[in-house]
Amino acid sequence: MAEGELVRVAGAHDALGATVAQQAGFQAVWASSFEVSASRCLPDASVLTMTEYLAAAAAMQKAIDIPVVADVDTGYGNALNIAHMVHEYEAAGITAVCMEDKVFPKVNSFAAASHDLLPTEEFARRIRTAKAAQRGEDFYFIARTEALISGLTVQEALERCAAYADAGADAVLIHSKRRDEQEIAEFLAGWDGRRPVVIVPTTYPQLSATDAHKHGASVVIYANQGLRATVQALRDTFSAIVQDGTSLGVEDGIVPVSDIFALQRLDDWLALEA
Ligand code: SPV
Ligand code: MG
Repeated sequence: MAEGELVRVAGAHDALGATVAQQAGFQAVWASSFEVSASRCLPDASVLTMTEYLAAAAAMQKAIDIPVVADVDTGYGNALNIAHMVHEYEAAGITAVCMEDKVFPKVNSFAAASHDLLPTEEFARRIRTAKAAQRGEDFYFIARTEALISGLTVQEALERCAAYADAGADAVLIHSKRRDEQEIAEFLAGWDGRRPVVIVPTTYPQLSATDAHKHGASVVIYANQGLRATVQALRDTFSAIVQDGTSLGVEDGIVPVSDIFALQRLDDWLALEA
């Protein structure tokens, strides 16, 4: 980002997905609350606890050499919880956290539910708390506004993000659930560039990373495509095995066991014994 390059980030929920994302060429991994909760068939609704999300993010960060950007929802409570969250994530070696301006408990941005926001000044106070809690230089805090998700205007989203940047956020994330990229483009055109902008083009996949960068985005997160691909692959494979009465028909479409050994770095582990 410092060199003005676009950073592409893939969502994951475990070390395996994070490793595959790194191998595919992503520059960072998003420890998605949607994915982590879905991996346990639970809703992305502040049901899991901070320690559970942290364990998932830490397992990913431990397995890969690129940064993990941990989705920490609303920060798991009030200012005390947020300070504790920063201490714990930083101590676990997580590179970055992203906290959103919704009220706890939150629900996933695409859920047909109300998305109530904290007052701007209250969230700004929480950002100041988070940045004051950070011990090292390198821990990175992304402030996410759900203004557009909750039905506010682009202007209100811009004002919120400006306040969050002034409170010390290292970057801002603007989320949208529209099927076109219009309000994201409008946001980027109106942003004064005082901090990098992160976007999540889940509902507007037609916006390419290159075009997003031209509009002014610094980071693009592909938040859940890996999870959705996994479910599709599991469904196809399992149903074929059940229908065919053999796994022969799926063998050509699945990786060999040796690929899994490589992901487990089995040779490195066996070398320890030698
Ligand atoms: C996530 O991946 O958990 C996110 C992005 O926060 S979204 O699901 O679009 O809210
Ligand atoms: Mg999330």
